[in-house]
Amino acid sequence: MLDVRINSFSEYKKAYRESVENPEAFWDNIAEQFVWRKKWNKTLSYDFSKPEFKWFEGGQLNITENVLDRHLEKDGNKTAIIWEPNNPLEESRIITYRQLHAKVCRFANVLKNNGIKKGDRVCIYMPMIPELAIAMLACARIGAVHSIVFAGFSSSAIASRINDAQCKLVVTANEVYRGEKPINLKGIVDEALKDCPSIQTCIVYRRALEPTLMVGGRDKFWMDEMAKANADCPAEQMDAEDPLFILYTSGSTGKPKGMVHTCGGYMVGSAYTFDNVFQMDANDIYWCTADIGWITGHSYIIYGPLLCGVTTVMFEGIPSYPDFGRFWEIVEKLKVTHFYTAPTAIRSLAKQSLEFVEKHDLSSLKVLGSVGEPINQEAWHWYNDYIGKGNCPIVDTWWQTETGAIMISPLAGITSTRPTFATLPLPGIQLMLMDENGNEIETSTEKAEGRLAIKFPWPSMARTVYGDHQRYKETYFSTFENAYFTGDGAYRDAMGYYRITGRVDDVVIVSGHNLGTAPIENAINEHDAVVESAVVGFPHDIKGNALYAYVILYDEFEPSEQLIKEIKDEVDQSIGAIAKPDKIQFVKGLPKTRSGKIMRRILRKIASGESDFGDTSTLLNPEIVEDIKNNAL
Ligand code: 7RM
Repeated sequence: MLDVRINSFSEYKKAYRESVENPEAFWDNIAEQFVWRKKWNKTLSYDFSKPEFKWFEGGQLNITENVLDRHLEKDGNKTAIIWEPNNPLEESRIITYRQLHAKVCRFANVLKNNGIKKGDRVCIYMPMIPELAIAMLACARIGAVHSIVFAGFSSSAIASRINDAQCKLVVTANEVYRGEKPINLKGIVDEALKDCPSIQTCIVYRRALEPTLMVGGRDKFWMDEMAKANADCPAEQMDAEDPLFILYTSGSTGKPKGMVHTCGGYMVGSAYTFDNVFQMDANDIYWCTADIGWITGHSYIIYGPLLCGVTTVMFEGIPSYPDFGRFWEIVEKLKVTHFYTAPTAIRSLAKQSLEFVEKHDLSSLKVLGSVGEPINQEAWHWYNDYIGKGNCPIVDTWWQTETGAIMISPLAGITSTRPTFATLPLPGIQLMLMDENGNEIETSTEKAEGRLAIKFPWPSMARTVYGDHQRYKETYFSTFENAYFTGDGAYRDAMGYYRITGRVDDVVIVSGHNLGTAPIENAINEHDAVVESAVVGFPHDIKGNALYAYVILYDEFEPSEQLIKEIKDEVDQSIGAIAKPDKIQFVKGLPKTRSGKIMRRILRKIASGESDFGDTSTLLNPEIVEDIKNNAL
């Protein structure tokens, strides 16, 4: 835990004011909380036009000395990671800070023994097991750049990411179970490596006893390599601005962008936000259900919590196995105090019988979190009433892969929460709402809606798109002058509270009118029969584009002409006739990413009658795509 925690609303306001008046002093004070080998000589230099941002220049550090070494003296025997397996009959694992330190050092030597040096890129394609955390921290220990690829992605997705970053080594596991489904990770990697000439070594952790095909000269078992490696590994001294990791984020079009995060700024940002948003006590137990293959897992399963010296839970399984009570069973078993998940998980659990919740003792819970997409009223109240029993503040945290850390969120128990609002920016974060002409909507005492931008740099911001700085510039810094554009729309109330309304790049031009799909979906969702919807455009002879709505109904409702009419009326009333969808298809589900984001790219293709959907392996529910396509209008 840091010594600069905000403890009251007046401290929040004071910190916010100071962060705007003198950002450098504000961040200096936070950065001083960490162990640096050498102090920085310039806090910030930046140029939005290049764009270039440098934080803590001249500072030298190794993030693993902050994640591990600094805790050893006082908290060496404290639990760093509690690992909960997919199969509840298997034993959990408890790893102390000292044990984690030892394993990270040893695996860092494994990497060195296999020719990995500072600056080299290492791909990690692993299930949610402690060895994933060990591998990523081992990279950081020796200054290698980790590029974690979510272990649900296909071989072609791995290959393109490995090739983009020219990784030299890949770490994987042989076989893993997700629910009842076995997944042969090593087989998927083998397929990928047929097209990856830069890879020299593949290290395989034996998660299952299954025989594993090994390629001579290239493939090595984790255990054998660990047995050969030295136990001591001094941390490599890194520049604050040296890259720490690359994480790919899929854009709405084109190939994924490798967002590059740095050692110094990311460390300061992930720890500062974790500490203030979650407000943990030393003996609390924190559980974030994300996968480490996603930025939430990087910042809020590993780096943030471990930098703050708390206990973090890592869960290998899925919410529905062996039944829909699994999350609540784990909360009870581990006495979880802080629970952080995504609205999509909340909604899917809220659909199940309440018995799954009620048979577990959730009284350990103190704080609940939400991330990944806007949380709707129903889901918010279900979470608040049945999981938090009305006693746990819900921190609705808005941020992005690109921001590295939480930007807008309540501070648990310190600032107010409000259903569906991410509320206030963290101190250090200067937001702007922009109108259609690209001007800032400055009136802070009136309600406003616009595109969300950030007008001042912050330490954990991504510094570039790996190998494509031009794309970094175009995507984030070309929409508005001297500001970072988030791609999201937001509403701000008269008190300055923000609610994120959704991506603004999901716009369709219908008969020359710019229509955002998010408000249309909101209107459709107002109908009592509707669980969720997604709206996309498709080519239309007269209008240029027309709207196509995919709608999920509650079980008690049957699709009918009457319903279609009522749904169109909802849109007509809330937005206008121009926004009424031409086509409404009732579906059983929507194609989603693991973090709950609707893959509109696929829905757009279905609506335009195309059938090449590209790689659907990154989806949570790839099977739904065929189903929607077969019933397309
Ligand atoms: C952390 C993460 C980023 C996009 C972002 C938003 C949406 C995330 C919230 C949210 C409303 C939230 N990184 N988003 N959190 N929308 N309320 N609390 O999700 O790079 O994968 O996605 O996710 O659209 O731009 S991400």
